[in-house]
Amino acid sequence: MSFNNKKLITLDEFTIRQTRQFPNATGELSALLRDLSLACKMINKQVNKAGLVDIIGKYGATNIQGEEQMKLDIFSDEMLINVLRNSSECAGIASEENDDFVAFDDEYSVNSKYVVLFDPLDGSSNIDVNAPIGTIFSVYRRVSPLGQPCTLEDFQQPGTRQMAAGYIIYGSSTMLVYATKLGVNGFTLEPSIGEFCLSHPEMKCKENGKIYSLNQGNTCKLADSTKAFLEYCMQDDKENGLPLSHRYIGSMVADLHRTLIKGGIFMYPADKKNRNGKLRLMYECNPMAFIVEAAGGLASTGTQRILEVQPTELHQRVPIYIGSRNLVSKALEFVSATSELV
Ligand code: AHM
Ligand code: MG
Repeated sequence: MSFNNKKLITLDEFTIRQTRQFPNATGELSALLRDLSLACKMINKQVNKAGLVDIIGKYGATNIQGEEQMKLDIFSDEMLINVLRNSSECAGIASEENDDFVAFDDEYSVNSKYVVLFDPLDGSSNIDVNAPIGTIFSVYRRVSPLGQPCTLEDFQQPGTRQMAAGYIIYGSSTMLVYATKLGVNGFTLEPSIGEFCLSHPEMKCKENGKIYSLNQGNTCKLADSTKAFLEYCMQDDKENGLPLSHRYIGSMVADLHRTLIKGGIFMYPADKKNRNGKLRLMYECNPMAFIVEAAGGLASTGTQRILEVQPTELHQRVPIYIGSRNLVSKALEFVSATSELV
């Protein structure tokens, strides 16, 4: 397809080309990504209407036709579940919005190889202020036998076993970034044709960065070792590229997208109140760690590589330090003694 004489590579075309590199590949993962992107285009459409609350009524309220307006995070969750239920490539899902996983039990789904975990609308508290929000997803190959509904152990696999992970950012433009072991690529939604087109090929996370990102209002609750790292970031030391700038949107997808593109470190550390931090291992930290590592960066809990954490519950939380390799390594020099936390 060409547009203004420039060759456009759509997400579909790109994944099909990638699949051709593997003679035994079946194209099932490409089909799954297409289904995920379809759900996210529908979510994008609803998210774009969020500013029209005075005209169409606030989400969660009843609109002028007497219909209930579904809250955007619930809408996004249902949209992803419905699309993936109808996909012949997905055996089941687990979502940040639901207590338990859902095993699809129709004849196609029980024979599907993959399960998908997702945070349907991350950073949803930012909807009211028109700041970027996103969807995060993670794909695993199931370990239970085909022909039967998938089981909990298909979902509770360490992040190293992800086959693909990605996010969609609903921002000034809508972008889908996804990673496989082959690398990380970014696609921007071209609204006039409704297709995600390759815009950021082979994304790499810079080794160094000039930005640190966390909710600095939590500083009083942090361990002394984490506070010492923040002091380091704020030092007046030009020769070593310090002080760093501070940026925090409060929407993990947006903060991580900036970190991936510009370099830097994003953190949600453990603190006195939240001893495991705030962010969820399966829906937020693992997929982001997979993407950032595939782009050359690092992701750690402070004491362990995120991707090697053995999950014990679907909704478990972990502290996270993620981003540019050298900055994360520097943070770990300070914070690895988490035992002295609080
Ligand atoms: P959510 O999944 O309920 O939206 O919460 C996760 C969000 C992340 O996007 C963001 O990094 C973090 O919560 C912000 O938390 P805080 O407001 O404590 O800084
Ligand atoms: Mg979230």
